[in-house]
Amino acid sequence: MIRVSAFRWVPPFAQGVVRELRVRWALEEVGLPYEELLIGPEDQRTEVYRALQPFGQVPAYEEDGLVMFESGAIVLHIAERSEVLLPRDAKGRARATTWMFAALNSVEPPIQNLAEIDIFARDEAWAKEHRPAAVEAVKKRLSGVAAWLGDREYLEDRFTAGDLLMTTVLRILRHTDLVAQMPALDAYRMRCEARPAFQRAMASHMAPFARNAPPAT
Ligand SMILES: N[C@@H](CCC(=O)N[C@@H](CS)C(=O)NCC(=O)O)C(=O)O
Repeated sequence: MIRVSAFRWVPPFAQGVVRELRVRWALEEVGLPYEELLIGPEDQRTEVYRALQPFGQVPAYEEDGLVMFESGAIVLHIAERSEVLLPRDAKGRARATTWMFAALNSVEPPIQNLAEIDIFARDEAWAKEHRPAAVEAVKKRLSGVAAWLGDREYLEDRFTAGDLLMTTVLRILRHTDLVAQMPALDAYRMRCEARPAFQRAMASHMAPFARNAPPAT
């Protein structure tokens, strides 16, 4: 049975964007059952968990003796099993993987940078000074994606693992209106999120947080 690590609980700012959501979504798209390995901060530093994920992060993925980490690599591994996420023809497949890398390598870094400023350093002087440039860097990448999309429904002629990863990257900006400022891009995000597999993945992602919420103080 496939096993995916996830956090038992995270604060509300992280609920809905922890990167194991990508893996759950991919598994739901291709119809592969899986179980969860729910972990907490006390597990992240253990030798046992570091053998699965060298940085102590989420997600780790186990399948028949295979251990993987890095959400993009895991999604690609799953996508290779089904045409639902990766076209069978060589060109279509290469285009889809191009968008997977674009999402994680060109679009996610400035978005993650802005999220870290806003969530972890909001009151720091350096963050206030740097934020406008960080916003511009995000807008530059979002404009590139929006211009490419134009009137298209998806990044290519059909939904692929590239859209799956791009959507989860755009979601990291949900504490801002940067995606909403580009209506076609926002509509694209919502179109992808409307997929039943996303909805199922999100429900499974959120369930442990509800079960393990700390008592109100
Ligand atoms: N590049 C990694 C990033 C994984 C990552 O940043 N995971 C976060 C949750 S979204 C995490 O585990 N953070 C806790 C930590 O770094 O200690 C991937 O895509 O899998």
